Amino acid sequence: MSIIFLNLHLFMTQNEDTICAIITPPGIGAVSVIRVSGPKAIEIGNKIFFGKSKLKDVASYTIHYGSLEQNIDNVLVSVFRSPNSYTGEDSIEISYHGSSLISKKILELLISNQARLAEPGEFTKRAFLNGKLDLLQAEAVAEIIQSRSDTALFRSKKQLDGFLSKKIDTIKNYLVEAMGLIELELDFVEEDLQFLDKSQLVQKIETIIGHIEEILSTYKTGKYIFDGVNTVIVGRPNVGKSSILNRILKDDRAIVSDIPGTTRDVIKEEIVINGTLFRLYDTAGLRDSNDKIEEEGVKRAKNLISKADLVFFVTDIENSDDRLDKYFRESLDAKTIIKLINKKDLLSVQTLDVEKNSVLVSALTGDGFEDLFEKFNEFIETNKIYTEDSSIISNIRQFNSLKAAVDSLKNAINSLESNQSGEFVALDMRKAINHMKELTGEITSDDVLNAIFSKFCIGK
Ligand SMILES: Nc1nc2c(ncn2[C@@H]2O[C@H](COP(=O)(O)OP(=O)(O)O)[C@@H](O)[C@H]2O)c(=O)[nH]1
Ligand SMILES: [Mg+2]
Repeated sequence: MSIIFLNLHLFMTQNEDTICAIITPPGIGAVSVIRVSGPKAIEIGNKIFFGKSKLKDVASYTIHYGSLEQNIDNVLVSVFRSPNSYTGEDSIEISYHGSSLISKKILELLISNQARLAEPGEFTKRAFLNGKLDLLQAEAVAEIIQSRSDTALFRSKKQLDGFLSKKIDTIKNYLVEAMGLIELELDFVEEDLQFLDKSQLVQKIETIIGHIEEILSTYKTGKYIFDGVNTVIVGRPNVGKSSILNRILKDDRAIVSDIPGTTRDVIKEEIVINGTLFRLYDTAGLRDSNDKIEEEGVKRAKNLISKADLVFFVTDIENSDDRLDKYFRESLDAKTIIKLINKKDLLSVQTLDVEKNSVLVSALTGDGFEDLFEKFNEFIETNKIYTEDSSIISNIRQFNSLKAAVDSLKNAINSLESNQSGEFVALDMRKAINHMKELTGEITSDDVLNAIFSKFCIGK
């Protein structure tokens, strides 16, 4: 694995290919746009475009009307000169009548003039390599495109604006400062950390660990925001699970019947409540069954419970004391469990004792569903999905780098406390700094970059 130490000037002057791709959705539309980026972008544009002025002579940030070679279409060409473009390179953007045939012809024309098709994420990768974005911001670009809820969009925009990057930089600067103290010590003393106040240094490092752990603790929230909240509806057959799903969705999604064991496969739907994405799973009723297919359904239901963040355990008024731990013996500690007692409409006198975290509902009449939706809101609040704190990590790569930094810092403290040579302390501190640099992409490897940018779509 080769390590790239970013040297911005090196990349800016490197002789890269000139790349091109459609940057609007594929297919037919009023207008489509093709971007060309790289050292030859303007030269190629100059060759294939015929308008009032030659593209090679025009200023950056100007738009030009004209036609393309072979009279393919009448187009508008925007010109961006390095470094003031998305990629940081010379770029042009050609907008034309959005037809797949024209798209194909223009791309062919560009390729026959020495451009090549961009790989997925290659424009953004170049923006990163040219220092227009750091790695956290590049990841935010992908997240913005994939956002399916307001909260996800809001968060990824914050990350693109550099909120997380700034926080990481501040922590990294603390580390560099502490490292400076240790290095100073090493310069003067051969064996031991002598004149440096060791306990003060330990305290400094502990404070830094605290800051990093604070960010680490946002990982779960980040997962809720970007991947959605896994929500399963479970319970005995015929208590009304599918009816509840349908009413939550305000749609006849799942088949409802009075025959127990109707739902055998898992039914999966998504719903955005108060800006937060919930992934809902309706499952087969929990019971012992001789039916092979139903048995498999129950197995899947249990599997989903183990992965769930939020569990709606459904019973009906006749079995209101039913308990989830009767069916599912594994730990439920990390989950929010809400008991829904359904078929409230069948209750003649409303005297049923409702325990804490239980909601009495009727999927038939819709009674109690306001309280049920309130439970979704409580989940959003308890898990601070709406917190104003703008630095939230959103993926495992970010989590792992921060975790590795904490581990190195803890090792540094151990070395300090067991009076080991300053070299050891310095080594661990350096590792921690490097992990922070990995996070923002100051240090990175081809493998990491490929893993990140290959997830982008072509044209991004
Ligand atoms: N009276 C009444 N019947 C309901 C209610 N919810 C569901 N049912 C009925 O209970 C039966 C089972 O419902 P279903 O949603 O298929 O339950 P599931 O097996 O848990 O998915 C069906 O006949 C539904 O019409 C309710 O709130 N009140
Ligand atoms: Mg069902």
